[in-house]
Amino acid sequence: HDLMAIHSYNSFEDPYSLYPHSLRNIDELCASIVHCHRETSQYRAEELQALKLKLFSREEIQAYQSKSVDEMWQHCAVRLTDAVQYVVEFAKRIPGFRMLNQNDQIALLKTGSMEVVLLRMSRSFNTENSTVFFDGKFAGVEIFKSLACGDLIMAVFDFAHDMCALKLSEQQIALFSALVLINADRPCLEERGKVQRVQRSVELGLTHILHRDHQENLMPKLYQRMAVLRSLCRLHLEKLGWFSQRYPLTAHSLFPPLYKELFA
Ligand code: CLR
Repeated sequence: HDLMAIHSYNSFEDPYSLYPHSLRNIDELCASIVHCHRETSQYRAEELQALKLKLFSREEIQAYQSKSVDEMWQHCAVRLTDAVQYVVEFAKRIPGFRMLNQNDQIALLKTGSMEVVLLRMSRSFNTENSTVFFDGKFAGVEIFKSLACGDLIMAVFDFAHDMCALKLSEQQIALFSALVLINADRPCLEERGKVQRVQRSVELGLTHILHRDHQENLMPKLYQRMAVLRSLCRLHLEKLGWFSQRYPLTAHSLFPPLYKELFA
């Protein structure tokens, strides 16, 4: 049970994990969430900025395009799962998330982790040439051709493009990610009231930093984007269903356990 393993993971000394269990101080909550985001962001913003010129060559692109459908799916599922692990780690460190019971944590991750990965994609996206950081270099939509789900890829790239247009700061992305995860409307929650209280405090935190940044006008746009994220993840699950039907063996034995546990 991979997800359980991640649950008990609490390795290194982190002053913020010793946070009090009350969420009275919104400033502290924001600082804590920003800290968690920074520590689990997989790639730093400056690091990505510096790599923007690294593009795949014609030959490399052709190599990806000549992979078989199941080979490319497996490859992407592994990359995606890596990214999901960082999001799980992010969630685990948010004080409000840690207060929830384990079943509710898993329920929130099942629906929210992919949404946060796609949200995080905008950090790894170069709008100038519509490329995303994938496998060590920046890649355009064409690299994903052999997945045979062009509509999903186009929608995901469009979303990244639209997110970039909002020019969110790392702090805003951190709070928005936390809000996407801690959502009392998700199915199968046991202690919905408790999730709702945590959600409200994160909402308060996001409102607080948007106010501080004089960008209150972003709030309705962010709620709009949350709806788009939901539809993208529905499409991802649809495609996965299609793939598993066609390639049951790959989906069953070659996909990472965490990917199966969260999405299958
Ligand atoms: C998200 C932000 C992470 C780094 C990262 C790693 C893998 C990327 C992912 C980002 C964005 C979405 C992505 C994924 C690999 C494949 C996937 C490009 C940039 C696309 C959408 C294909 C999905 C295929 C599934 C249907 C298997 O820090």
